[in-house]
Amino acid sequence: MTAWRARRADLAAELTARFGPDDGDLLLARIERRWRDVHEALAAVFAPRHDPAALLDRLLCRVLDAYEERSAELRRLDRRREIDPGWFQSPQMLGYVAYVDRFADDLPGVAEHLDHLEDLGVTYLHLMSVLRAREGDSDGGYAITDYRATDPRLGTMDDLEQLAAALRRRGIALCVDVVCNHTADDHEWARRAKAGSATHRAYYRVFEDRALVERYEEALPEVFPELSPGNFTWSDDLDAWVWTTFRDFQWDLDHENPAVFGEMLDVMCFLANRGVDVLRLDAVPFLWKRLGTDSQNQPEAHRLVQAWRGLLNVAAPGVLCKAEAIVPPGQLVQYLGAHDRLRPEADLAYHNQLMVMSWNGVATRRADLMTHALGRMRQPPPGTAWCTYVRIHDDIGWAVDDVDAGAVGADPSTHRAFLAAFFRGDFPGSFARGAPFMTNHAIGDERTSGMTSALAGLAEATERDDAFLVDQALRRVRLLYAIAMGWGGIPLLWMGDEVGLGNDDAYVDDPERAGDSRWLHRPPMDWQAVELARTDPTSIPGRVLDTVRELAVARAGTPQLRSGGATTTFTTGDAAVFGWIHEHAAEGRLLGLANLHDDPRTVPLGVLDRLGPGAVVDVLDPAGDVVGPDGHLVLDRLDVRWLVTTR
Ligand code: OTU
Repeated sequence: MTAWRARRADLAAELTARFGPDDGDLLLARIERRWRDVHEALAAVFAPRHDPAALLDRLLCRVLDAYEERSAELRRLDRRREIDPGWFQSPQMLGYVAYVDRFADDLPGVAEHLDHLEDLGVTYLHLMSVLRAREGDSDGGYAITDYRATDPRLGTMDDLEQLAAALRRRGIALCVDVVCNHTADDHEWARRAKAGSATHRAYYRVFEDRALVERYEEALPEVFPELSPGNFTWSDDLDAWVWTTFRDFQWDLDHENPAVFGEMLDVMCFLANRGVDVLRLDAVPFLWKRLGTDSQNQPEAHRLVQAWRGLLNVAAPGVLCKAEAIVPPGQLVQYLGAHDRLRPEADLAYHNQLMVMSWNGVATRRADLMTHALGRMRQPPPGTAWCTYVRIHDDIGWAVDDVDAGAVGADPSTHRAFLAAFFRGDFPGSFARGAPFMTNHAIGDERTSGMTSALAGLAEATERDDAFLVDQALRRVRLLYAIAMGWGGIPLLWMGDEVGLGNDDAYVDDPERAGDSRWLHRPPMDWQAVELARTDPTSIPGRVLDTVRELAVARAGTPQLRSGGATTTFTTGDAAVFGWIHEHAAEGRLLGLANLHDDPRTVPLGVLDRLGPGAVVDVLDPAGDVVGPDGHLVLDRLDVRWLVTTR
C-alpha cells in the first residue's frame, strides 16, 4: 500500500487533467479499489525480472486509453452495473451456448432468432467461433488468427457490435471467448516469429533443446492424445520445438513475457468496447508452465487472471470474466478467487463437478458419490457465480476424485471406466448412446461425447420405439436440468438441448472433424424441431421445450436461487434420492430433492426440518401437496422437487 500512497496524488492530478474532475475521480476510485490486488498479482508473476509498479503504470495507460475509447452507452451500462454489482446473480439469469454457424448462417442471422432465446428466458448468450480462426481445422474456432476480426464468413466486427447492441436492448448479455492460452500458428505473432522476429519468438514457448522438452513431457498429460499426441510440435521455420498443449496448430503463448500479458489485456479491452459483456477466458489452467509438474493450475495462472480482471475493471467494470477451468473439484473454486484470502479473480467459472456428478447420479441411480463429492467442495465467494450445465460443446471428462470414490467404497479407476463404458452405451442396462473421446489406453482414460438427450436415454428409447422409455428419458433430462438450474449460478443451456436434439453422426464424413467426436454433440440447429415443439406440445421436442420453459420460469420466480449463496448436500434417508440446499444470506433457502431411480421413492419427513419454519411449497408443483395423504414425502420416478417455505 505504500506504493499506492506514493502514487495516488500524482495519479489523481493526471486523471483530472486528462478526464476532468468527475471521470477523473471515478477512475481514481476504480484504480484505488483494485490497486493492491493487481499490484500483488503482477509482483507474484513478474517480479523480480520486472518491476511490478512500473509495469502497472504502463498497463494502466492502456486501460485508460480503453476507457477513453469506450462508448457513452457502454459507460452508462458500467455505471448501472457498478450500482448493482450482483446483476449477474439474479435467478433470472439463464445462459444459452451456441456456435454461430450452427445456430444461424452468420452474425446478422443470430439476431433473427432472438425471439426464440427470449421465449426461453435467456439473458446470457455465449457465442463460439466468432473471431477469425485459422483456415481449415481450427479446433472449432479455438485457434485464433486475429482477435480483432470476426470470422469473415460470419460477418464483420460491425455486425458483432450491432448484434451486441440488439442483445443489450433485450437484456441479453453477450459472452465471447478470449483464447488466451494459445494462438493459431498463423496469427500475426506466430508469422512474425517464423519470419525471424526475436520479439515475437519470445511470445511463445520455444525450445531449441529437445532434452528440455523431454524433461517437461515427463510430467505432462496429453489433452488430445489421439489427434495431437505430446505437448510440443516441431517447427521448421522456428527451427525449434514450440509448446502446443492442444492441437499442433495451437501455439501456447509464453505468459512469463509481460508483453503477452499486455497484448491480451488489449484484446480484452477491445472486445469489451465492442459490447461484449462476458469474456470467457479459455483454458486458463494451462497459462503457466512449471518443469516437473503437469503445468496446470499453477499459482501464477491464477495471478494472471486476477491482474487481467482488475485492470479490465478499471476501463469496463460492467464486464465479467469467466474462467474456463475444467479441473478436479479441489482446484475449481480458486478460479473464483477463493485463495488464502479473497483475491478477486473470475466472476464466473464452470461447475464441471456438478455436471460430472449429475451424470454419475443418473447412471448409478445412487446419490452417495454426488452427495459426498459436491458436499466436500468449498463455496464460491459471495460476489461470484458458478455456471452450471448439463452439457456443453466439449467432452465430459470423468473427474471423479480418488478420495471421493474411496469414501463411498468405489475403486476410482474402475468407477471412471464404468462411467465411460456406461455413457458409451456398452454397459449392461445402459440407456446412453454416447461415444468415446480421446481414449488414452496408456493411462486408462476415456472421456465421453454425446448430446444430453442421447446420454439420457432418448436415442435408445426412440430406437426401441418404447413410449415408457421415452418418458423415462424425458424425465431424466428434466432431472438433470432441474439440478443445474436449482443449484445457484447461471445455468447454461446447450444449443439444441431445449428441443432434445440428438447426436449428429454426420461429422465422420468431414475429414477435418472425423477424428474429434465432440462434433457428435455440435449439430446444426434444427429449426424445424423448434417449430414442431411450438406447434405440437405433445411431440418430443414440444415436451422437452415445455420442461425447459417450466424450469426457467420457476427459477426466475425463486429469489432463493440468487447466486452468491452456499450450496450444500445432505443424505436424504433414501440412497436413490439426492438432496441439496441452496442458501442465500438475504433470500433464504431452497431444498432440492432428486429421485435418481426408476421407481417412486419415499423420503423421511424430517428432511423438511432443514428448511426451517414455515409452510413448505414445491416451486415446481406449487398447487400440489408436498406431503402425501399417508404423511410421507413421496417422489415419483426421476422426479425433482424444489422446496421453499412461504413467508
Ligand atoms: C477448451 O477446452 C475449449 O472449450 C475447447 O473447445 C478447445 O478445444 C480447447 O479449450 C482448446 O482451446 O481440454 O477438452 O481445463 O479442459 O480448456 C476440452 C480447461 C479442453 C480445458 C479446456 C479445453
